[in-house]
Amino acid sequence: MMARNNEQPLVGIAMGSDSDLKIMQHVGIALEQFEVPFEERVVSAHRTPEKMMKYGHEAVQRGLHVIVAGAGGSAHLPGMLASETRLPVLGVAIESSPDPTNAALGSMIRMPKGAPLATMGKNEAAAYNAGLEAARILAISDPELAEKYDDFMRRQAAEVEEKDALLQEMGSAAYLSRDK
Ligand code: RP5
Repeated sequence: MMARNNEQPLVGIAMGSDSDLKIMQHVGIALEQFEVPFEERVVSAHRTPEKMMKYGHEAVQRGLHVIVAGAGGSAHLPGMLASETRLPVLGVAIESSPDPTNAALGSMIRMPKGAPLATMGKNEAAAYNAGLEAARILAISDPELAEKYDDFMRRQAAEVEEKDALLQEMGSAAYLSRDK
């Protein structure tokens, strides 16, 4: 959940622009179901470079455990944050305008040796999965969170089994035209 009052956020969600929030909100949506406290910050590599460096530099002492960073365009934010902290940083590429060259994603998967950036991919599913991945990292040292995450996986698997059983029962034509 969004860290409130004096609550310590464990996941820092940083994005290059408020225009990234439509996609990056899905990081928080994923974390909320496990009640993991997070913060959401606009930190631009190009418009506020000093703020970006400070955010990365102070992340450990501020008590963050994982950073999820999203940016579009030339997308320097995730890589630069990963270069400024030893915390795990998960990158999300935002396609803010049609980008046949995949520049944002490309900038994240071409980090130089010695500067790791875990890159989740592009857009909403990647942002949601980045939230899940942050929860999985935190669950390594938090048994209560680990149990919640195992439960999430069990429920997800059960939903697939229910759908498969219904498909067997109805056949594909009726399945596709059913009221959900
Ligand atoms: C990047 O440029 C941001 O991450 C965003 O994806 C893109 C466009 O930013 P705005 O012009 O919408 O603020 O730095």
